[in-house]
Amino acid sequence: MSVERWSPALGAEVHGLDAGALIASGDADALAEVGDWLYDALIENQVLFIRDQNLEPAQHVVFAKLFGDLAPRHHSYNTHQANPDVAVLDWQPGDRPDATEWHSDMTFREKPPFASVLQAQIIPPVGGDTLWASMYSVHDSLDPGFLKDLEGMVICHDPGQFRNGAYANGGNQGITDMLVEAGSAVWPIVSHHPVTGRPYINVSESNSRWIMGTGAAESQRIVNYILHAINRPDHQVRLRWQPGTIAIWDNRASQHYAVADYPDHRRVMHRVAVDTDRRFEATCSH
Ligand SMILES: O=C(O)CCC(=O)C(=O)O
Repeated sequence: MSVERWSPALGAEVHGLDAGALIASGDADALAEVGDWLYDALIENQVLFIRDQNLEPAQHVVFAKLFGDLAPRHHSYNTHQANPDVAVLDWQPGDRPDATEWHSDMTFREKPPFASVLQAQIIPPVGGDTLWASMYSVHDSLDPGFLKDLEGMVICHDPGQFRNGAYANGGNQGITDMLVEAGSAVWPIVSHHPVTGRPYINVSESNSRWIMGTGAAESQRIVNYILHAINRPDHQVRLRWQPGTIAIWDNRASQHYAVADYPDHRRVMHRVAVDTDRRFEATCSH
């Protein structure tokens, strides 16, 4: 296997892997070895792309478990009828996809998932790309004086536009119930990746609502300044999907944005979220 870096900021394509064949072979040692190799590549590149995988739901789950234990069920997405660990993101013509904002997954939880493994099922003839941004790169681009101002600041993340679905399904009570179930969590704006130790900016368009101890205007101004940086292509990589393409991302210092430029088409993705970074947790317990 080899990796081909796609952008200086982050992202690499993995060549020479047929995950379905490997899983079908039942060779547990070979699978574990591939898991270790992919993990190192993921830490290095933040997001990996693998073409032509076409994993069945059960294989998708086995593949995702190479990285750690699976995350609890998502509070909003439907799950696959053949396997409840696979979330199905099915956007029909005319729908308003909800991932068209920069975000890391579920940062409103006290323990957001470590990684996600997303596989394209149905892709529009053109469009429906996904972008990732390196929040290390965003951090390193900020003015040292501004970074000093950010030191010690913490920001509250909440479920953002998941309110839309909750309201559509249950009105005011629907939003209240969803907010209670999903929760909210406060993070340092300058966080540190637990494995690499590198600083990154932990502020997202979708979920970062309020810098604690400030007022609305001050909080929003600082958040807007950071969002402007995330929007710069210098920090990004863009994937044009094909059915069967897999993307694996380290959710801790990257964000992603699914472009909703396919109003007349259907787009279906299967996603398995990985809760714990097993290799990192093992180093902590020693
Ligand atoms: O559909 C996509 O490309 C990305 C979906 C997404 O944002 C997610 O799985 O968290």
